[in-house]
Amino acid sequence: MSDAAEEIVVDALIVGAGFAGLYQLLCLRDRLGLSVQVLEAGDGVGGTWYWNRYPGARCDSESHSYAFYFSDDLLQEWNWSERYPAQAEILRYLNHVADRFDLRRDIRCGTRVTGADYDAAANRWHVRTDTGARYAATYLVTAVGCLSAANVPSIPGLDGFAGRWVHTGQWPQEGVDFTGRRVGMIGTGSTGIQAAPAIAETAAHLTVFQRTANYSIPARNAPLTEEFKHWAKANTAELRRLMHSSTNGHPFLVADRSVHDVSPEEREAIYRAAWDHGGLRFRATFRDILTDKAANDTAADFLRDRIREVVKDPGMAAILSDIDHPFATKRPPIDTGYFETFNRENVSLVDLRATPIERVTPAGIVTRDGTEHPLDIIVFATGFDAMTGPLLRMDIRGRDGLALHEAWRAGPLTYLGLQVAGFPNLFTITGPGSPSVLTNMPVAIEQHVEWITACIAHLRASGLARIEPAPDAVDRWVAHVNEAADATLLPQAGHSWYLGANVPGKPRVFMPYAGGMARYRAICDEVAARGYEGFALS
Ligand code: N01
Repeated sequence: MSDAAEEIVVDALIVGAGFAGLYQLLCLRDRLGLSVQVLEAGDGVGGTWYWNRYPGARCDSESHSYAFYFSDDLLQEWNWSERYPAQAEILRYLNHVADRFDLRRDIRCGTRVTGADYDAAANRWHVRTDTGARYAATYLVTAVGCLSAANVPSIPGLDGFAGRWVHTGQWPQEGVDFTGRRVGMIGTGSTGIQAAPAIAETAAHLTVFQRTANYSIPARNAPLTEEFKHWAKANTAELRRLMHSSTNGHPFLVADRSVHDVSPEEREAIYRAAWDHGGLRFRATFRDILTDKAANDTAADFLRDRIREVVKDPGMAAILSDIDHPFATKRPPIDTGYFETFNRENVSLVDLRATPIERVTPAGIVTRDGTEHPLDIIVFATGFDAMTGPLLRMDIRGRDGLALHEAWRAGPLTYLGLQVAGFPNLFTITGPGSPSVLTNMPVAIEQHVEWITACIAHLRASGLARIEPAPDAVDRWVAHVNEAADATLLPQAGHSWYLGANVPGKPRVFMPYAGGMARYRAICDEVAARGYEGFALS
């Protein structure tokens, strides 16, 4: 029987088998008893951790918090080995989750969703895939991640490159051997900052092409001690409570003191301690780092000084520390030996602000000053068409054939980041307008999945067929998302992917909700408690 022969009908269709898709499957199938099918483009589960296999790939959230918290048994039985889990370990974890909860039987891998149309008369979504398999479902849940649509810049001549090029977010399963190779890496965001030290270890030469200099905090990764592992397992309830009450879903709170409350010496000591501790807590040292430019400047200056301290070549140190945006207004990377990498003999740095890339030749990359940088491999660590990209790359059409890319022509419009007006029963896990990428993702994902599950349970218990947001609720929410962003310094990084500014032609709209995870959770709970206020249920 050919895949295209007949439409498979299920209650719920989920797109993606990463953290979000796996948990959504479990909730809808095992808790609500629905028939569910997950479609996954990759040949295995894992989502972002399936695709991002580049050397050095590791999570910036600490392992004891980067996990599902819905099952205490799962928390007790799984053992993380390091402070920050590496890609392979997270992938093992997600495969374990898939097996432990018997999820695989309802996941179809190697199947990319290409389109979905809402049939109002039947109240069904008709879903098309690249294998020809077709599905129909009452509920369509996207669990496609925020950072899954790779952004490969169009550089003249790339097609004629005689070597090999790869994007970090589509890393070949078999890996890439850099031994003896001259490697050029474009991009110095979180990914490039993780990859550069690892690539430099094996490559003959690494040339880093930097367009925008970036801050980075040392991760200070290390194996977890038995004592810490024991502590984390003994304190899951408290950790869950903390992650649910923090603004960012991490198991720590932002300090309730202002930069201006302390003397310069005390401030330096606080920054120094956070630097020595390593990781994302640095930005939680003061409450006003993300809201007051003068406060932010003190953190930014401290971090620039550290770069100049580490990097021995003064010319390189100047290029690396010439950062044009306030600290943490772009997602702050954390690293393992990034700046130290520039002290290696086999690493060079090209400042693309001074000499932009002009073209790729068969032999390498030519910059505007006429220099040809000879290369065997080009690594694009150039990020993603974030948040909207994964949704818009599917052809989703709602009521009366309204295309999502038309509805979002001027930028994403959602209610709570969960639903789109005119697209009944379409739920977008960690969609634009939700805290998502500004948080520890598994916490944001669990909250969305549980809200969606409760919502669908409510519809069914009430004999209701569909839910979609009222347009005025969408307008109010979008205005609130903008207000929340404008209350911070976040929009001041004019070229960040939070604003869509990294993709030519993309509308410049601040996409994630910056009002904090705890506040967002309270809003979602209240909306549900008020009978799904702002939604039309019928
Ligand atoms: O992508 P990015 P990323 N020519 O968009 C440059 C998450 N993450 O993959 O800043 C030259 O941040 C671009 O330059 P500029 C995390 O949320 C998590 O690094 O636009 N350069 C920038 O330097 C993160 O924020 C983890 O001027 C070009 C870089 O490429 C998100 O993923 C690990 C260019 C892109 O940086 C994305 O990070 C890694 C061009 N045409 C990532 N186009 C963990 O937690 C782009 N650039 C483990």
